[in-house]
Amino acid sequence: MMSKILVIGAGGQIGTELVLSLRELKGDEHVFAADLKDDCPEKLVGGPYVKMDVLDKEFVRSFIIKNKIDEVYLLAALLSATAEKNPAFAWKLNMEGLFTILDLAKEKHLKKVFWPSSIAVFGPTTPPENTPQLTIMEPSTVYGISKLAGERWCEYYANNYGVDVRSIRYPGLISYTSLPGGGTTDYAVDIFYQAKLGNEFTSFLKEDTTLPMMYMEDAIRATIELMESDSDNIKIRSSYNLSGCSFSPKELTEEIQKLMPEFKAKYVPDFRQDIADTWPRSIDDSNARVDWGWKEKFSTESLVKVMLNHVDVNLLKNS
Ligand code: NAD
Ligand code: AKB
Repeated sequence: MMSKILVIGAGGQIGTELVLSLRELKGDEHVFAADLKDDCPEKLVGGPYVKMDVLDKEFVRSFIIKNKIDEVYLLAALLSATAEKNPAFAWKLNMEGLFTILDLAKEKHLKKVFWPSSIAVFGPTTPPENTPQLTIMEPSTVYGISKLAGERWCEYYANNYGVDVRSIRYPGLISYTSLPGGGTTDYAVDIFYQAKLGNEFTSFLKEDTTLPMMYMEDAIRATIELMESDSDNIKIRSSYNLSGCSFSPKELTEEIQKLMPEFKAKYVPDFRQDIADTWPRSIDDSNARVDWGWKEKFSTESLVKVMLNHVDVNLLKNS
């Protein structure tokens, strides 16, 4: 029988595309989308939707048990920039939902859990080039602290209770289907909208701040490949390093200018610069390559072409 899947935080940047891809693979009726809004986001109306606050533990538990859900993708979180503005709530949201889901898996109500981590687990003392899977991790943001704690708990539940939990340390994700939700890498999405609008772009990061990035199609494929892989292949139960490409605001600007020579950008760093300064510039993802066969498809050059072809400025105007 086909697994029943629940995606919590389905209306966000990753959730929108993940739900669409999972529905294509598993059938619309098998993939439930859940988010805070009363109404189903327009792009997800093709399948079941439920209004759900992941902090409402009793509702989440009864929904999952009553509907015999097999797998949960838990995406609801505050991202790095938003989290710095409300650290106490960020800690609450990013941790409590995870415990609710891990406990359901521990009690055997769930067969598999996906929970995303981030390059934010690394910090200013981490080697920034080709950052290894196992290295110094002293994150200095509340978001990074919550992701590192979450990773530790995932591994703990896997080792002590046999929970099948899988995770990826996503880099900054670039996509056009829905807008990003408050991260430090969001400039690398906004730049395409400003280019299409004919505006000069103001980057909130310095021109030479290189960060690990990935085109969304690669990230969704990685997520599904990880989740579909045989459990024996998953040697890391904290979270896998994953690499796509790396670029700075200036390099991204120059790549856009190859296709739109009139495009201009300026660099006016704000508080997000301090966050970016603590993150790696590139990631060593050899464990993901060996364990479950990961390989990226998109380079900076190819993601720029797709983004410029597909970005719809109406999405920005209607947000
Ligand atoms: P997003 O902000 O775009 O989406 C998060 C979604 O969660 C939103 O639709 C929001 O309404 C929903 N949500 C918030 N609070 C909720 C609650 N209490 N109950 C239910 N839903 C709630 O985020 P995203 O970019 O899609 O990220 C999803 C996950 O992936 C997060 O855990 C994030 O840390 C992680 N991640 C994202 C990136 C990236 O570049 N997008 C990179 C690394 C890790
Ligand atoms: C953010 O910038 O907060 C996210 C991430 C890399 O986790 N995009």
